[in-house]
Amino acid sequence: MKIKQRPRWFISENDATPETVYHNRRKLLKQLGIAAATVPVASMAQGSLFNLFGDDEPAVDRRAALSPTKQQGDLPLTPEDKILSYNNFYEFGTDKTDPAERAQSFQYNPWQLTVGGLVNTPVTLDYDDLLKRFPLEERIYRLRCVEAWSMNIPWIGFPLASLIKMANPTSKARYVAFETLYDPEQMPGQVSRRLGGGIDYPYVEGLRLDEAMNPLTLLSVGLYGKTLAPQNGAPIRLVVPWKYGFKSIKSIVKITLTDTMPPTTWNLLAPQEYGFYANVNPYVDHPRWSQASERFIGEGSLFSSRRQLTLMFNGYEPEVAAMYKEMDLKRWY
Ligand SMILES: Nc1nc2c(c(=O)[nH]1)N[C@H]1C(S)=C(S)[C@@H](COP(=O)(O)O)O[C@H]1N2
Ligand SMILES: [Mo]
Repeated sequence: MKIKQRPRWFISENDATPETVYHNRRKLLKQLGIAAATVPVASMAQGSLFNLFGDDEPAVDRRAALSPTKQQGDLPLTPEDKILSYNNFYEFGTDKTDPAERAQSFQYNPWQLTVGGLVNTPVTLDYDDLLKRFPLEERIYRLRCVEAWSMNIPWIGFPLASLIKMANPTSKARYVAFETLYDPEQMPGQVSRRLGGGIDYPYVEGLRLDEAMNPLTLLSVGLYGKTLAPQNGAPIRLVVPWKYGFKSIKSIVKITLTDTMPPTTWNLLAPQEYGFYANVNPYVDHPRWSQASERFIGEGSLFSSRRQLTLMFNGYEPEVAAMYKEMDLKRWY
């Protein structure tokens, strides 16, 4: 299925950052017959396909090809090498280059993701389920870090709402808590407080139930047509495009429906700087820097990147503003 009309979450931009690698791969996938819309996921033996893509591919990965069901147009994209090499994943160190360097041998198969708490039907999914259970979609989302940089990435995944519905929440459920894998043998930042940025692991995050059920909220299993690389949160991570990047928790093992607001890692670490909501808001500055604008990471050197104004709710205001209409967003930052 091809979407001709731009969905509302589509943000138009003027600067062109054509990602030729991506579109070439698209063509190739099509020629190989993998992009068939009727097949939710082409499950490939790892490593079988991307060798065919030639020199354009980064040397890094064991990622397998995914075949999303929807494809969206022409938002300027952040090149694939940037989303693979400029990351925040403190379990592997606090420098932007640490995750790509230290996470390459991260083992995420086998994997188990559980959904429990205030649900009628607890769910456990293993690695293959994560890739095959739900029809996958591709969505180009802007991800904006609280550190005031942003990227536009073609994510592949499925709405978190589909998984929550499968677990059949009880009427008492009000919030959704998320937890990243705790595995100090694999994650050096969980051993050394210095390396791990002083965080008490496991990394935890949370959403209100209505935020979790919002159709924009994606559980992602891939990007740029392939399964996630370890540094991006393999095998499954959240993408909540109207919130600061830290809400998009990586390498999730546990989802719990609760009746109370769950603790969140950055709020625990520095409550005066990071609230539970963390909605992107150019009018509420971080106590130590402005949130009015951001560096868009596109083609070229990271530090020559263009500054652009930050949009309310990261540009997703029409879809999400109604959820907060009674709230003082300066207080509930
Ligand atoms: N488990 C875990 N998830 C995490 C983080 C982290 O340190 N640990 N960093 C967050 C932050 S601050 C950002 S900006 C995004 C970055 O995602 P990316 O590296 O795929 O762009 O991941 C978020 N998810
Ligand atoms: Mo971030």
